[in-house]
Amino acid sequence: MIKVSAFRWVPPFAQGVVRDLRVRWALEEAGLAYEEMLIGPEDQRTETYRRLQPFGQVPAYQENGLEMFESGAIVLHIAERSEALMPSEPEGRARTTTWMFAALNSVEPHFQNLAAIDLFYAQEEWAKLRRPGAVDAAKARLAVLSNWLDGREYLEERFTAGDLLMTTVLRILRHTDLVAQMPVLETYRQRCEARPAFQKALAAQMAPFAQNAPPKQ
Ligand SMILES: N[C@@H](CCC(=O)N[C@@H](CS)C(=O)NCC(=O)O)C(=O)O
Repeated sequence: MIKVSAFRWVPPFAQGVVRDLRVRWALEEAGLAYEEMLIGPEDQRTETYRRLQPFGQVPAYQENGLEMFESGAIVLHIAERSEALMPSEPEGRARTTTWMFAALNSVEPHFQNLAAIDLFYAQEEWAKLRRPGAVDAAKARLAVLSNWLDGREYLEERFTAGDLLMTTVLRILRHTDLVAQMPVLETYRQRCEARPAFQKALAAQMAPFAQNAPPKQ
């Protein structure tokens, strides 16, 4: 049975964007059953967990003796076996991996940078100075994506793992209205998130957070 590590609980700002969501979503699209391995801060530094995920993060992935980390690599591994996530012909496969890398390499760092400024450092003087530049960088990437997606339903002719990753990357900006300001992107995000596999994956990530919420002070 496939196992995916996930946090038992995270604060509300992170709920629904923790990166195991990508793996859960890919597994749902592929129709592969899995078990979650819930961890907490106390597990992240243990030798046992670091053997699975050297940085102590989630997700880690186990399948019949195979151990993997990095959500992008895991989604690629799943997509390679599933027509639902990646076409079978070589050009379609190459275009899918192109968009997967674009999501993680050309887009995500800009959005993550803005999210870190807003969610972790908002009160710091340097963050206040840096924020306008970070917003501009995020908007520039959004503009390119919006242009590409104008008149298309997905990044390529059909839904692929590229759309799966890009949607989770767009979600990183959910604390802002930057995506909502761009109707093409907002509609694209909603189209991808309406997929039953996404809804199942999101519900599965959220369920333990409700069960393990710390008592209110
Ligand atoms: N590049 C990694 C990033 C993983 C990552 O940032 N995981 C976060 C949750 S979304 C985490 O475990 N954070 C806790 C920590 O870094 O201690 C991947 O995509 O798998």
